[in-house]
Amino acid sequence: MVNRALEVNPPNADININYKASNFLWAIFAAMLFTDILMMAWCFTLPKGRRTFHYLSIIILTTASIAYFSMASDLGATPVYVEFYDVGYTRQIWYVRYIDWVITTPCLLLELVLATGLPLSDIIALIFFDEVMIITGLVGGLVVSSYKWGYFAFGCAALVYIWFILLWPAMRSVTLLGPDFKRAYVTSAVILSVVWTGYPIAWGLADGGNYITPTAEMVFYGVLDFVAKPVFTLFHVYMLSKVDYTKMQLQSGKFSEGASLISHPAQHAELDSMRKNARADSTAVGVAEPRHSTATAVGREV
Ligand code: RET
Repeated sequence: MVNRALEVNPPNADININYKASNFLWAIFAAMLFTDILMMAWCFTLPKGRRTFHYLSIIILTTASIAYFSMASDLGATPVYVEFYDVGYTRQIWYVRYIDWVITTPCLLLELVLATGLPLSDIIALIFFDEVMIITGLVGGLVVSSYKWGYFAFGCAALVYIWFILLWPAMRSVTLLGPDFKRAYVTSAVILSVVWTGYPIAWGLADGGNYITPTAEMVFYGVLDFVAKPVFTLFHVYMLSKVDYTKMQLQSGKFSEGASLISHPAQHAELDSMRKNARADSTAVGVAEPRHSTATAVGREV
C-alpha cells in the first residue's frame, strides 16, 4: 500500500518529517497495535481479580497506537520558531507525543510500583512529579525563547525524583514482599530507568536544540517508545504472572470484585491466601480480628 500521508496532510512547518519517517511511524504503530491486541486476548483469559497489570498495559498500548497513528499521518504537530541552527524557521513540535506520555507514563510507573507495596502517599507524589516532567517538556517545547530550558530543567529535576523513588523507597519496600517480587521489580526498574534517560537526551537534540532533523527525532523517540511500551509491558506482565498476586492486595474491597473472585472456581486457593494475608496484616498492626466483609466473605472463616 502506498503511503500518501504527507500529501493528504501536508506538513505545517518549515522543518518537518519526510516519507521515510512516516513509513517508520506506521511500522511502530503496527507494533503497538499488535501488542495491544495480544495483551487484550491474554487479559480476557484471566479471572477479573488478576487483570490489573494487563489493563494498565492495554491503556498504554491503546494510547500509543492512537498517538503513532496520528504522527504517521503527519497529524498532531504545531510549528514553533527554533532557537538554534535555522533561526527564523519553524519546526514541527509533536504535542500529540506529550498527550500520549501524560496518560502512559503514570500507567507505566503504576505497573512497576503497584507490585512493590510502596505506600500510597509515595505513589501519589511519584505520579505528580511524572506529570510535572511531561507537562514541563510540552510547555518547554512550545516556548520560542531560551526560557524553554528553564522548563526542561524542571522536567529533569522531576525525573531525578522519580529515579530516587524507584531505586530507594520502592526497592526497600519490594524486598519485604519476597525474592520473586524483587526479581521482577529490579529487572523492570533498571530497564525503565535506563530507557527513560534517553528521552531528555532526545528532547535536548530535537524539540529543544533543533540539532537533529524531525525524521531522526522520530527514529530516536520511536526506538525508545518501542522498548518502553511493548517490550517493557510484555516483559513485566510476564514476570508478574509468576508471583503470588494476593500479596499485592489489589482488591478494592467492594462487593463486585470480591464476589467475582469467589464465583470463579479456580480462585478458592487465592481466597484462602487473601484471608491469610489479611490475618497477617491485622496481626502486624495489632488489630485483633482481620477486616472482613459480610457481603464477600473475604477475611471470614467459612
Ligand atoms: C522530557 C523533557 C523534559 C525533561 C524530561 C523529559 C522526560 C521524558 C520522559 C518520557 C518518557 C516517556 C515514555 C513513554 C512511553 O510510554 C519530557 C522529554 C526529563 C522520561 C516512557
